[in-house]
Amino acid sequence: MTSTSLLEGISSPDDLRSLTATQLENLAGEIREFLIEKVSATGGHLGSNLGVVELTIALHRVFDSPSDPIIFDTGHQSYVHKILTGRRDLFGTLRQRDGLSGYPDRAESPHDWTESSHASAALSYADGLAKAFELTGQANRRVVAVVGDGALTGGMAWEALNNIGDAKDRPVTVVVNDNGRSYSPTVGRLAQRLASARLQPADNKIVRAGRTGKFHQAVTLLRSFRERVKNILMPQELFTALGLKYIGPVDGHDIAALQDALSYARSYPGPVIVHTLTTKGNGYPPAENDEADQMHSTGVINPSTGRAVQARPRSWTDVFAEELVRIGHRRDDVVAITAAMAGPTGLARFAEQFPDRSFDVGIAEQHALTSAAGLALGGLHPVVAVYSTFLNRAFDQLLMDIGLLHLPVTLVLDRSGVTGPDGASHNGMWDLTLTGAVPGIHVAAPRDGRRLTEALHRCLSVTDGPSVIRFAKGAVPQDVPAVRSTDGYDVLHESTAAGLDGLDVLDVLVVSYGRLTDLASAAADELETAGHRVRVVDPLWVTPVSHTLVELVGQADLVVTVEDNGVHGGAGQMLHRAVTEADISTPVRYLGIDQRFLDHGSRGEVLAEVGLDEESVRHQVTEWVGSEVARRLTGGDGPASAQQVNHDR
Ligand SMILES: Cc1ncc(C[n+]2csc(CCOP(=O)(O)OP(=O)(O)O)c2C)c(N)n1
Repeated sequence: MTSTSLLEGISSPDDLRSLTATQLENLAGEIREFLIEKVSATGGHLGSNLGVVELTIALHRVFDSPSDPIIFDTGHQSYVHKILTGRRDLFGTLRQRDGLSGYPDRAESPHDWTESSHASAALSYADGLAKAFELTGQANRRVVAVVGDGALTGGMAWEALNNIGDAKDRPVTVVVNDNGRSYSPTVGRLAQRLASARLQPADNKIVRAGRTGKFHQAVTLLRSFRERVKNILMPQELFTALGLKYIGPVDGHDIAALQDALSYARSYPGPVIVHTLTTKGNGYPPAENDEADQMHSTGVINPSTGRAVQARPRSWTDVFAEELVRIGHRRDDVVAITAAMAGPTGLARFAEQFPDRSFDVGIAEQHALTSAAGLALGGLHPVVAVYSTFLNRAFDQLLMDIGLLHLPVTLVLDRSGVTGPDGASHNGMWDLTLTGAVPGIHVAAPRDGRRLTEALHRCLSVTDGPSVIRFAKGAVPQDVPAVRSTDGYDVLHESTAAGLDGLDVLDVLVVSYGRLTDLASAAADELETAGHRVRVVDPLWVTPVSHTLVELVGQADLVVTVEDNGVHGGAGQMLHRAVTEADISTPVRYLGIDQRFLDHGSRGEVLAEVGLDEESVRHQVTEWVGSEVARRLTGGDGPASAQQVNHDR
């Protein structure tokens, strides 16, 4: 047999059944090599998947997927599942346009039951599926939820457990993949409790040290271990109290032990928790040794070193992180909150300097916001940094716990707009719609690094309600200078030529929100070339809409707004509403993201798909201006209605 022959023979879980214990072990090795080779070429969730190789093999040996649904919480650790369910050959296209999704995807396989990449939801899906199987008389089917110790810090997981454990005769198998990490080490009392289950491995270490004559080391290990678990309830007590049968802890890299535990769980007639202990990045030293996040996810890397192939450019996150540290030195009322993402959101730098003013609350965006509200009630100014898409989780907390109380909490929304390769559930295209609904909120969408730092200062001076800054993923662009500034907006460009007057020459106002200034310039260029007069402005706030901007709209014949948020309730619509309320009838046209779930692809590809690329924008504004001129020439009266970009063309 060649070294890859086992893996090549696996195109469905059935192919696993005839393999011997040794073959299964070898298969695990092949899968690891395969993952390292493929993911280093495309980027993706490497560490998380290397940790679940044996677990996924055992799950597919014991359960009968897809008849028995296996739901992976968050879904970033489903690569091995994809390999075992016939999608191995697609890994060269991972996270690329029309290629393999980085998360479960129902269009890809009947073995995938969910799609969202938002954490802590698997147990609720499993609860619902188990109820459905019970109600429809499918007693032979079993439901499995695989959840990380990180995702278990999310409240939804406990809401579901509360129901799952209460249904004594409704079988659900909850597999806890406990590697002690979210990105960074998992925080909180729960994580400590789970860690206490590492008693067995710790004992082994102690015994090994004793056997090899290292008695002093053995005694020290024993003491430190006892110290750590003192006063901590073991996880079996916790889960048993919730009504679940507890099995574990199981060595999550021992296929035979996993199979035993999972087989017992499958035959058990009620809810079961199988607690497995795994190592994130297992078998790949660059991941195992990566202190920051054990290569939770990675860009393109050299597989032999684990190092990035290209240097990482200075990002929006860097600009924010550095400025917040500067502010932290001057203002001791500023505190920072992360929902388990201190590294990716840049808050780790603040935490290094101000550990007492930094809080990692776990994957718990809802709690993060209301805890921030509490900090604000106590006289502090919290900064909560989350990815834009994860704010969705905490809308009610923003609206009712912060907004209603007019509390000064600043939200920093990283990865807003189209993010691309992580697909529909990672695009930050909803936040303007959500935040814009909150009375009294201030929202800024800075166009470059300098404006990001200015916006952060402005937000931190808002004392009577929430404030928000949104910015994009990746490299921060060169600063885009203003021609002049007013108190409501920066002017980025103004046509200098007087031009001809007449019904067919328009004064067009392009309002550019955030980083899409290149598209606004392209629009301006196209319109100027066609003989129209154009002004491009960048508002300091998306909302509240400044009255100076509304006045400017009143002087224009046509307004075009440019943003990378969904058009529904986005910046364009907010401006349009303010304009309408001021009785101004200038037509407003929106360039934004179509209101739909966007497939994965590069950021550029996805933007082009929704008409936010230069060529489409030039074409679109020409069309809009053309119909406005035609309307004027034919004596059309009344305000033209607002209209969004037509993506079906
Ligand atoms: C609601 C939500 N917030 C944040 C994230 C970002 N995120 C993705 S995976 C992850 C850590 C997950 O840790 P764990 O569940 O233990 O899985 P592991 O990768 O360690 O196996 C986080 C914070 C998310 N996917 N969803």
